[in-house]
Amino acid sequence: MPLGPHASASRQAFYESIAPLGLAPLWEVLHALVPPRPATAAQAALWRWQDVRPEVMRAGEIIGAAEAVRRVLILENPGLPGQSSITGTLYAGLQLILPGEIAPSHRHTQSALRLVLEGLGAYTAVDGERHPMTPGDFVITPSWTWHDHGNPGKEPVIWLDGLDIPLLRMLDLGFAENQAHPTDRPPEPTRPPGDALLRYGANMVPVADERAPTSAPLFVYPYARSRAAVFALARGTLPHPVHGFKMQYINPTTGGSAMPTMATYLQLLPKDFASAAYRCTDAAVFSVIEGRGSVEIGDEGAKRVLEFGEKDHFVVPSWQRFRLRAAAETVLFSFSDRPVQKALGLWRDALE
Ligand code: GTQ
Repeated sequence: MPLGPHASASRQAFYESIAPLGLAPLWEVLHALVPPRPATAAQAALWRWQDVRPEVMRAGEIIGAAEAVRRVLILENPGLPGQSSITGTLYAGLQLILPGEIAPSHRHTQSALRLVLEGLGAYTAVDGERHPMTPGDFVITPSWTWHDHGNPGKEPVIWLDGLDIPLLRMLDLGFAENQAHPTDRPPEPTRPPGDALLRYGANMVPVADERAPTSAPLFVYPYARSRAAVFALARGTLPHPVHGFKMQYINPTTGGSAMPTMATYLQLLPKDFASAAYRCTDAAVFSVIEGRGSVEIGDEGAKRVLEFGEKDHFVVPSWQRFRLRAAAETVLFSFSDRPVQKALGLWRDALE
C-alpha cells in the first residue's frame, strides 16, 4: 500500500500483516475519504464539433449500427480514463445513425437522454411510439423502457446521448435485456406519432390514471417549444446574474426533473452576457445549441478558459468555480445528477 501521512517502517509492517485479514488503517486515508471539499478526478474539458464530427462519421464507415448495437463515440473525461464517464456519475456520447439503419430494441435500468445535434429523418421509439427527431429536440428513454432508433430518412443523424451509467455502476444495479428475437425490422409502433405529447403536453393528466410516473410520460420536448419558452422568459426581464434565462425540463406529473437521476436545462444567454462566478456540487455537461462564447472554470491559479461554438460540448466538474460569457446570443442545453443530490439532501451551491 502507498505510504500515507503517518507511515513509518514499523507501522508499514503492521499494515502489511493485517492486509491478509482484510483490514486497513483508516488514519492513513482519512483525509482523502472525507475531504474538506469535493476533490473530483474529473477535469474541465471541451469537445469541439469540428474535431469530433469527422471521427463520428468515420465510425460510420468502420461499423454498422446493427453490429455496434449503439454506434457511439464516448465523450470520456480526460481525468477519468477508461471509465466511460464524463463526470463521476454521468456518461455522454455522440451517436450516429445512417440512412436505412436501425439500432435494435433493448431496455436497461439506466435512464437515457438524447439531444439531437444534426440531421433530419431519424426517430427514437420509446414505449411503442416513434418520436421523430429534429435538431434541438430533447428526447428521454426512462429506465427500463424498450427503445430502438431508426433512420428511414436520407441524411446521417447525430445526437448527444446522456446516461446515468457510472451512477448505476456505483450502485451495482445495471440490468439490461435485448429484444427477444432481433430482426432486421424494428418493432411495430403500438401508438401513433405525437401521442405522448398530445396526452401529457397540454398541462393535463388523465384523471383515471393514478400513476405519477417517476419519469416524464412525455418522451419528447420539441425544440421549437422549449426555445420559445426561454425566449419568452427573457422578454422584458433582466437575466439572472448566474443563470441568464434558464429553465428546467420537467416531468409534468410531478413538477420535478424529467427523469429521477438527471436534471436537464435549457438556457438563453443574451449577447455579451457575462455570468457571476458560481459553483455547485453537481458537475454539468453542456451542449451548445446556438451561439458562441466561453466558460472560465477553476479557481485562481488553476483557471481554464474554454472557447465554445455551436455543437461543442463541455463539462464543468463538481464544485469548480465557473463563469459563462456569451459572444453572441447563445442557447445551451445542460444536464447533471442534481435530482439525486437533492433527494439525498446533499446538493449545495455558492456564489463566490
Ligand atoms: O441508445 O440505448 O450512448 O444503451 C449508451 C448506451 C446509448 C442507447 C448509449 C445505450 C444507448
